[in-house]
Amino acid sequence: MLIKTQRDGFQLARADELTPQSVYEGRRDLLKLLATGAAGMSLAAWAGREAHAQAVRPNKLAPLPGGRSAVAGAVTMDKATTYADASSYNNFYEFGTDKADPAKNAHTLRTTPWTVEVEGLVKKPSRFSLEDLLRLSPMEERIYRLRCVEGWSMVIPWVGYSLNELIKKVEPLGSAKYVEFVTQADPKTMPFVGSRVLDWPYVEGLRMDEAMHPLTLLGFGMYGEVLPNQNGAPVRLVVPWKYGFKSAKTLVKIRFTERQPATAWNHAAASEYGFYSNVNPAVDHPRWSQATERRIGEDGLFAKKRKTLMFNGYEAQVGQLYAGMDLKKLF
Ligand SMILES: Nc1nc2c(c(=O)[nH]1)N[C@H]1C(S)=C(S)[C@@H](COP(=O)(O)O)O[C@H]1N2
Ligand SMILES: [Mo]
Repeated sequence: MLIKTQRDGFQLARADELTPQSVYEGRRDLLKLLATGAAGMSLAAWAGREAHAQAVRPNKLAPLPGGRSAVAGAVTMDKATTYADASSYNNFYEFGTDKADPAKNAHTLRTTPWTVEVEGLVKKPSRFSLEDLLRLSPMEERIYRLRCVEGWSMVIPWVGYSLNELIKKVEPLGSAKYVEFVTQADPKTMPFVGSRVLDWPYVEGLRMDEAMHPLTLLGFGMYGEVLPNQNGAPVRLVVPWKYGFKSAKTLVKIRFTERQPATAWNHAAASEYGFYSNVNPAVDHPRWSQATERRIGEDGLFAKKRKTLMFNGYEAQVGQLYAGMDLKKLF
């Protein structure tokens, strides 16, 4: 099966594969109005943002305000991955399956206007424009490890707020047990939508308590700026204790359901990508070990791999969500 060979192992991007950020002019003023939010932010946090500014940044994106988060576990002390690596080594199959494809191709994505529909088992079904979402709750900076199921990891300073801020606004019914996340699937602007590698749209899901957990982030930016297209602009999910594919990019719909949603990866290969997909060094992928990982930009191809941590190191914060569950069965 196509996916299987493509997802085997991993490859580190070579320096000559790194494409300069040269395609964002059209988005520069997208969220200009937002910069006004900076007033609520401490000077120290603002200055701290600059520490993330990395070497090669030909075209900066619009800044996003965001003080350091006070949510427990939200700011790892691990060294942040460079912006160059985080924005050029991506998984975003709508723009191709090669790690370098999204940075090359995602300039065609149109992010204005943008709306996110919230529907299903809620008292207040709603349509939020991106501007509504940006103003819904104060932005915070969260420095999260992100562990890809393929065996590599990064550390990325995201900007956004807890998804539960949005969930509280729409007032889920008692019958809502799961949340389904539907992402953009526009073949005109996303060249690989329609390819047979996955069913489109890319759909993900969380159990209600996972979606409500304060670490589950609705992300709008990274490194103090709005998201570059290849990282899931204009709005995405970031769930730091789960394999990266749970963190769906380019969200357009959030649906509250009674039944566990069918997700794109479960559908493509149910035996390989479970619904929970909690990072777990003790549960191997059917075709490779999950016990170790390579930190992009730090661990060279011949370096000893680092140990993968249970729940990606967020066990203290999320372990209790899974008390009593057989995580080998419910992988
Ligand atoms: N819509 C969509 N979201 C997606 C993906 C995708 O192909 N399409 N890939 C996932 C995978 S496998 C990973 S590892 C992360 C990568 O996020 P990053 O490129 O911002 O590091 O995005 C996830 N979200
Ligand atoms: Mo991934």
